[in-house]
Amino acid sequence: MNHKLINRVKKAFSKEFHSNSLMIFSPGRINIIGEHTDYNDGYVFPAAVDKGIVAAFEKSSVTSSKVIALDLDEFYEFEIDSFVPQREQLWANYILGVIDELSKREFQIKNFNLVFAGDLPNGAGMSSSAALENSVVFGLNKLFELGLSKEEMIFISQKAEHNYVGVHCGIMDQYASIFGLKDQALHLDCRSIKATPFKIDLEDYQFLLINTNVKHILSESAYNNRREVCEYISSLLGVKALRDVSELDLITIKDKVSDEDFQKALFVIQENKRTIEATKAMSDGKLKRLGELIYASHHGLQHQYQVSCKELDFLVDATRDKEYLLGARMMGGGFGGCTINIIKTSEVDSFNQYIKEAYFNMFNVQCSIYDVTLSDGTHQL
Ligand code: GAF
Repeated sequence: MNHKLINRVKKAFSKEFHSNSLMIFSPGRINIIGEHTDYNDGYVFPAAVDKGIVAAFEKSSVTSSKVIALDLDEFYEFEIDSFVPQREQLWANYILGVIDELSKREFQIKNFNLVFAGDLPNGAGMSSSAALENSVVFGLNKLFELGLSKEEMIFISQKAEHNYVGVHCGIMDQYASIFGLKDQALHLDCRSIKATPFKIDLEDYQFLLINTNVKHILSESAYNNRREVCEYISSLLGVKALRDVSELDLITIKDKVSDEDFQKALFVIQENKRTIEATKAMSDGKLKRLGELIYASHHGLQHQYQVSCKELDFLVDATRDKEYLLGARMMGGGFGGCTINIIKTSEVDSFNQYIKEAYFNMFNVQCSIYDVTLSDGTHQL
């Protein structure tokens, strides 16, 4: 837990409002494997981490609400029953979107004050958006005693992202952020929304994230486009989602779709299988196999699904000849953000030095490296 961050939010809140606030922590996530499978009703294998959003709330004593984004040094004021999506302060849409979803469901929300800040790097593919949305729905649920279940909350957060932010995301990020468990990853079935927790024991290995520190433009429209392709192919096959088909089923419509779209659907079917196999490898302690599946996932994301970029590919390729690295792949939606690596703990320091230099020499940009600790989901502090 980042106590500095908590104190910073507390202090800012009491400076602006009152000292008695409701404090919420909502984490970001990693995803071991199972990328772009969630909106295909498939399987994912994420875990909440110890980095996220700290948010402080109180009911407002005036007829307006004020939200302060501490890291941006910006604020936004509005009235609870009259606001519209923002074009300038885009961050406000994550909050307004949640309120909008709550009012669509006829929950009675009054004006409130909120201060938030975080320690998740923006655009790193670690789900700062879901962490923020969840902190808001979780905080408002407590503040106004709405009686929402965690499952209801994640769907509200997801819809906020669809309708106010415009990204037609799946449910993985919101689920992992709210339901995360310390030292465990969640094998989530995105159709039944039921997860099996897996204790993560990487022996003398560990996860390491490397942030490219780039985010290529149009990543959001490319994300929505991938989802549309999957839905189109499902409709051609007469199924609800790609989760329902095998590679053999897909071949039956090969001549009706472009080769590019065929490869995208094939990726989803194969990634789903890899995710199931990965959980088995994890519970059998077959870390080498887990690493192979992670490399295969990247290969598919790069060549079939086409959501990688040169910076991510470089970081993955740079690990291939290192016998102390079991696997590496891009993580999250793609087009930038982080790679996730399984690396021998004793080699972390020397690898960090090597990769920082190699990446800088190649792109003239610094990469950032993070250790992660698997942690509990959204909770009151
Ligand atoms: C983003 C989305 F928000 C998730 O729902 C998921 O689709 C992921 O990209 C790709 O696996 O994080």
